Amino acid sequence: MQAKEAAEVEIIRLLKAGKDSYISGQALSAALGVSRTAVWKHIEKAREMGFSIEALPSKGYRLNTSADAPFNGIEVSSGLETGFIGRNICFYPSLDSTNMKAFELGRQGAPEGTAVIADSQTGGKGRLGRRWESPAGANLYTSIILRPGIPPRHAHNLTFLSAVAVAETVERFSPVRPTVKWPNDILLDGKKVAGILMEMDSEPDRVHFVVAGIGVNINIKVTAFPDRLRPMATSLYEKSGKETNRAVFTCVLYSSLEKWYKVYREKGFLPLMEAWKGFFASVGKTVTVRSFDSVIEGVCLGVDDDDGALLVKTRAGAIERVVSGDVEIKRDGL
Ligand code: BT5
Repeated sequence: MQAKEAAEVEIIRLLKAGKDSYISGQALSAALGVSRTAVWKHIEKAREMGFSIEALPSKGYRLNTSADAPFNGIEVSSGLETGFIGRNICFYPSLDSTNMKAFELGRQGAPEGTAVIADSQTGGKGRLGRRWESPAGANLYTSIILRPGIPPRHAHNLTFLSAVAVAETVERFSPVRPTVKWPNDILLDGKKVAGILMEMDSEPDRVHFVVAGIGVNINIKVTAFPDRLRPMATSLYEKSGKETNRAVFTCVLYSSLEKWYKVYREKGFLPLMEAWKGFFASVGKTVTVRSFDSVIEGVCLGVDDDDGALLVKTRAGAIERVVSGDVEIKRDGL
């Protein structure tokens, strides 16, 4: 969170912790180390940001939790339980692309864990120049800056890391267990609920930073998507029939990312791969993999534990290792 809003974050955090009870202006001013007038100004600012805060002269302030919480940086920051991911949040009502903004911030030296969030994107990016539909008011579009200090050839590991964190988080909020489509689509009943775009800034032997861009369809109704997307996209709302609080989802996602990032740094890639395989449901299925210069069809044998390459056995009996491309899952067996 930008430092200038730190007081609002703290006030919302304290009011949330107080559940539905009132907290006196005096208690807030003591907790924040500012005057009661300053508290009142921060309360006004929080109201302007969409928080419903009731005030009673004799009792103090209370957050009306039955009112719709706004989705903004203060709401996300006040629910965070992480050490560094999301501790510096840059929230925008609209951006061209959160990945582009995170890249810009990364180049300016933004600290590891800096997270960009937008309520909507006008130029949301998929892989290979494709577009990510990013309407306002419904979904999560976020990009996180990581500085793992690894060689570029290992940067792909972070794709699997992000996929595990997204799948694990989606699982918490969905009645249907998610699966991953190699390497990083998250599916519910075979339809895409989330996508991940990793981009990096590096020199030949060292990654300066990686941007993990994550888009999750949370409260959108599939009818709001363009026609061609409707058969292949879904959302948490479509599966659960109820709205999910986007800020709560974001906080759980950041916690999961941080947990797996620590596992990666302390124990390496293998534990990530194991977790990723727990969501992978393509083994034994016939797949077609299209990359920029080839099309491979065969039975999916699994993934290489060392680098996550997809292993495909072709009709001719050769085992192909695929390191990049788009997978289409056909049917069981060849
Ligand atoms: C991805 O690309 O799946 C990566 C998407 C990453 C989006 C996030 S949002 C935050 C951050 N900022 C950005 O600018 N991007 C990242 P790919 O595997 O290439 O899939 C793109 C394809 O998915 C499109 O060609 C469509 O067919 C489909 N698609 C587009 N929007 C979708 C949506 N909202 N839900 C499901 N599928 C979608």
